[in-house]
Amino acid sequence: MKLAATKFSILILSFFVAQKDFAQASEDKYNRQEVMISARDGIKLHTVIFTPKNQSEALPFLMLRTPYGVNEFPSPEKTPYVKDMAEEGYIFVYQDIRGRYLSEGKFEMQRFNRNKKNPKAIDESTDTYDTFDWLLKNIPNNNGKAGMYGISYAGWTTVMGAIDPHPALVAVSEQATPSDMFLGDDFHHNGAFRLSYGFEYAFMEEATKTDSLFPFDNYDSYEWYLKLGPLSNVNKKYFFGKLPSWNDFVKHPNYDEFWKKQSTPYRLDSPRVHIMNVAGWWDQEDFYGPQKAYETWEKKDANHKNYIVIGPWNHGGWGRMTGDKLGNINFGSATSETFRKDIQARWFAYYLKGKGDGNFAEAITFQTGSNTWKTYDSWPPKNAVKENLYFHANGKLSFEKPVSETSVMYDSYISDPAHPVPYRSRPIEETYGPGSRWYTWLTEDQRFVQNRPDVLSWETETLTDEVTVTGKIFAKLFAATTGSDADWVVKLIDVYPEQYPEEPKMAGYEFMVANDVFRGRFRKSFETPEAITPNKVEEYTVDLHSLNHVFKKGHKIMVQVQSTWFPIIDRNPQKFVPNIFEAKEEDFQTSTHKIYRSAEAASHIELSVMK
Ligand code: PG9
Repeated sequence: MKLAATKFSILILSFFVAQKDFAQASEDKYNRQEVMISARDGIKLHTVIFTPKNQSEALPFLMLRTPYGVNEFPSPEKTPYVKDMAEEGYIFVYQDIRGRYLSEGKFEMQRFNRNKKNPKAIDESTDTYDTFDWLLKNIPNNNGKAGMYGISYAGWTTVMGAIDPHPALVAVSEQATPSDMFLGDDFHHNGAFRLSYGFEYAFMEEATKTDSLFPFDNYDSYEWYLKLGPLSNVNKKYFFGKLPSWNDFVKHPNYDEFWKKQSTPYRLDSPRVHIMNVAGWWDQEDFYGPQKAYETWEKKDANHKNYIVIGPWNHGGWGRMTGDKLGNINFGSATSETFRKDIQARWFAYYLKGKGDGNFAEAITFQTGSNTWKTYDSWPPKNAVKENLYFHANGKLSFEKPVSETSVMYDSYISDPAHPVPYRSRPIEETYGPGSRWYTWLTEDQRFVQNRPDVLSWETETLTDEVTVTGKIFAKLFAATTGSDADWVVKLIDVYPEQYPEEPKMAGYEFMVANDVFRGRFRKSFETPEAITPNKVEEYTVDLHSLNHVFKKGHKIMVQVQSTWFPIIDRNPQKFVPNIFEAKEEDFQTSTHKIYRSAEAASHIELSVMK
């Protein structure tokens, strides 16, 4: 199959930018060597090592382990992601994880932790340990210290290296690690399956040993996924039971031991090394993960080793771009460059080379709207005040709780799985395909769906004062459906003024600052789904995660609710079936959904407001 681009070429090469000639150039500042390092079970792991050409002092190792192929990584000083650190001087190590690209062995998606009673057992943690052991003994002029870093899958391998660390490993930066693939990261959100991502990623990683794009015959994958019909057609027509991750999706439709054991919190103990967790506010893949990892480690962080940084970035944007803009949104300064130079490089220089004052704030987060960096001594900050924004009649949203009953106490819409709301404007290019707008979809102007009859909106008056939201946000929906299952998608939106002379094309822009989906069957338990009683008003809590954003004077705050978000989320049949992966064509039904806004059933958004 001809590949236009792969996850590797898009994600990794954009960090490691030199695009043309990967052979070592004589002007490179680092020497390159390629070795196969034996893990304890004899499997050999393909590893590329860069050491400075004019090394005058013993240096620490900095390692990145990835499933996306390391052979073409150029010399570190040529790569934006690590350039600042390359100038400082480290021994850079890049490794193909077990079973991927040039490493031997069998790949397993987010391999489970080994059984420690079996001394021969392996996992990503032992592969990391064995690699450091080899490096310390075989690469001369090292200072006996090591760090790890990486984004997403490589963020997760960093976490795996840190949970059972080699004694030389002293500092890590996990960046956008997934933490829970059922609750909040790549494959599901709150039990709702991330269809396009799950399908395309399983194929990309498991169809062959190197990355491969699924050969769609529609450029607009919205069309393709709709024609696919029920999810049972995936194995019937395309995967034939051959992709382990897809089979796991089908086999584990609920939050069972499989997902729990795979989750990062299940695997984490107290922080054993210094950890900097990094997240992006508009990370289209793993926004939940790094925040959950931070939160989990923080509970046991008696020795103050755990830190968090959150910036205005998409997935890995801090490693790749200048960070002054994402999609149409301006942040006023080069936030990614600031991260790489003033945060990431300082962090590793202190812990691995003893340079600098070691003065790092517990939490550094970029506040959007005001476009300023802020530091906090806890995250989320404890001094935010909970305030509720209530839904009212006539599409109004306000901090006043509804009091009197009107004759109609709800707003309603018809949700039709045969005509799902697109999650981004069409054509929806293949996720990692040519020209894909996947990377910025979360910042897209939400006016593209606002007038659909199956998308409801509520909006405040024009704000006369700014509203600063810093910390956790939840949506509390009181909702009913004529069906027996339903998805609830909630979007919190900053609406720009209709007159916006400083940037006229942003006038009226509907900028989504928080969002998520909740699959109704899991309202009582993610382990044991339950059918919804038709027409019964029930309460749904949708975690919208955290935010640090100023809704400015002159703007409005909007909330949109809808029940399809296709094809990033699969279509809920809206009729309860035990396993949606086995739903039949005839199970999919149109339902009428009602969102209540009465005194007793006052749907609202719970904000953390800074006074
Ligand atoms: N979001 C990707 C991923 C990480 C881990 C498991 C599955 C997918 C990534 O960017 O690596």
